[in-house]
Amino acid sequence: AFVENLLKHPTFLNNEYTTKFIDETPDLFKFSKRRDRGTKVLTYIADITVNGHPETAGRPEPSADIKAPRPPRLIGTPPPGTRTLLEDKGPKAVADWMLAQKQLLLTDTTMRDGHQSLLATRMRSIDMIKVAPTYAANLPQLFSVECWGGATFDVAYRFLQECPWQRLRELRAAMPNLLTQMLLRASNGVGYTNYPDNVVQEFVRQAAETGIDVFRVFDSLNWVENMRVAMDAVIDSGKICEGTICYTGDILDPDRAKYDLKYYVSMAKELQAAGAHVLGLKDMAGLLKPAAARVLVRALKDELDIPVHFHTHDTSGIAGGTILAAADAGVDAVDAAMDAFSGGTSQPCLGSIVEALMHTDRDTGIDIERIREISNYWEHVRAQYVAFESGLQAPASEVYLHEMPGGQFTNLKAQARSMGLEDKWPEVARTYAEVNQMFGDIVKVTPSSKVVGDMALMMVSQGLTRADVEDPDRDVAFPDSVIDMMRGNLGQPPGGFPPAILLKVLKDEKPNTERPGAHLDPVDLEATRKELVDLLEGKQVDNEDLNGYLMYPKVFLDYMGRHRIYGPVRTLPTRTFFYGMQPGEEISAEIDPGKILEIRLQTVGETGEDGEVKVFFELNGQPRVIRVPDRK
Ligand code: BTN
Ligand code: 3PY
Ligand code: ZN
Repeated sequence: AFVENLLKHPTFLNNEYTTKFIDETPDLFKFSKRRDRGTKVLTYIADITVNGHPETAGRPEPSADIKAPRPPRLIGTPPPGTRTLLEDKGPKAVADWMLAQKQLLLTDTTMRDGHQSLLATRMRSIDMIKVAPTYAANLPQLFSVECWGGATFDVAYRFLQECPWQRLRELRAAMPNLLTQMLLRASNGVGYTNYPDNVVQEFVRQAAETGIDVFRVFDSLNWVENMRVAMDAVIDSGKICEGTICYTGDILDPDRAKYDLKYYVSMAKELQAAGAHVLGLKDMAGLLKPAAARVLVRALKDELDIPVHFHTHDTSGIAGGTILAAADAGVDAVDAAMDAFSGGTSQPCLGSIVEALMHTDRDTGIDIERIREISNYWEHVRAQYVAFESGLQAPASEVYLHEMPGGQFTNLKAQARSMGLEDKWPEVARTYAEVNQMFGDIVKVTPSSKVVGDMALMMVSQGLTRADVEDPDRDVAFPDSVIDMMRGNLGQPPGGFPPAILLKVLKDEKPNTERPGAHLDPVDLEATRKELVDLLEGKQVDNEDLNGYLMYPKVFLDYMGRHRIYGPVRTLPTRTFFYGMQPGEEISAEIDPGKILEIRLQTVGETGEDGEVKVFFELNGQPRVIRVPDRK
């Protein structure tokens, strides 16, 4: 009865229960702690079957007859790959090897930016881990597999009820010959705000230990000063530091002179001097046009001694052309997504790049048949996530107006919809561009892009124009994120923020123009671990959990609270996770290596007087009845 009470508890229903709630109701917890993991997983399935998953309610559903995705067969054992070189000879040797290659090197982004940009980051670990051995065996020519960081870290805890570290550990083990790659927001870690230096250092140390080889490090205002702590931590870990420029504006447009060729070349040199093994060129919105790419890549190649790795998004539909121009100009490596996860706000199509370069001097050497097989797997995976599709049907040249990053575009659109601003989207897009100018024309990428988005939505919903906001006689209630950025808590853009907007937002308050981390006290890691052990009632806290808590205290505790009730749900089939089961259906889930739950849903009973439903299962052949509240 305790668990049923817990499930009905209002704080729980709100998804707001945390260990505080648990501290106040210790009996519930002892009880849920004692339940075996099979019962916990059945409780999850019963709850979703009866009440639905909150995230898929009212969204399109996958068709009933789609089959569980099956990974393609392995063509042999994993041959040596780029990771082998890193392990044997270190990061500098990998960079030198890149420079010596004639073929265009490829990073596959499907497991990170691909689904972050197309499916709101909702891809579950199991769908990645199942195909990882195929990558290792069939695609050893890949430069790297981007599979971690960015938004995937908090979304795993927050929405997928799984541990991001375990994802990384298992991917690493399944692809021992390939470089794993992550996106790191420098001092913002994988979060939305600056963390104390020692938190960033500890996070990098752990990510390297658990399995990251290539760290793409960027700053959301392109402030190299604010990237050094993270870059140094990567270099100290012995892994590959990809110091990264975020591209904005248009180097060929004389009206956008702030971000001209000179600006990018000088930033690239700063990053090289700061110790970057590779220069990342991150075009998060897909603004770099083919002709500009030719000029920029050529200049970077001329001026630098380190390889250049280009990342873009296909929002405009023209990114494939930009990749080819960059390849022509001598770029060393580019990012692409497997066909089924490419195009639109995601990366350009990997298979088509391989085809386009075949029989040229930049021939990638990748077997296109292997790409097709893997993409076919991804197509089946994607079909399970229709609830998270954005509905973007066609390329959008509008991206050159608003300059929204691929990962933000569909998110902001959904946010606008939820605020009732759906038919005002063109106005949101235009306002986003105006806010950018009002803030002094800044780089827009997580988290600075979120600040611009917050401001634009606020203005459109309140019917405010830029002139209204700038009017010194008008009182404007700025979003917290805007105040925070103007205070200097995300660092400084080139040339600083315009004095007029600083004055308007901060009034008499003086902004901090130094590196934010310089003003943050180090966190006492062992004291924090103790605090977490107490919050979790004596549970052991390893370094991965500690790092999860340091990045996202509340998100992590909420995840742990749900984990106590639902147990290990990460290996449930994706359809079961989001939609529950049908009577008569059988599934299996390997909750530990070799420990398999065979689950059959018999029937769902009627809702009783007490508002509860009995759900009848067979678990490994034994009948089990689970009671869950009917919340419908
Ligand atoms: C989230 O959306 O916060 C994570 C999804 C898990 C929420 C669980 S699923 C079963 C139960 N029913 C709800 O409405 N919430 C919880
Ligand atoms: C992220 O920070 O998550 C991004 O993808 C930025 O482009
Ligand atoms: Zn991206």
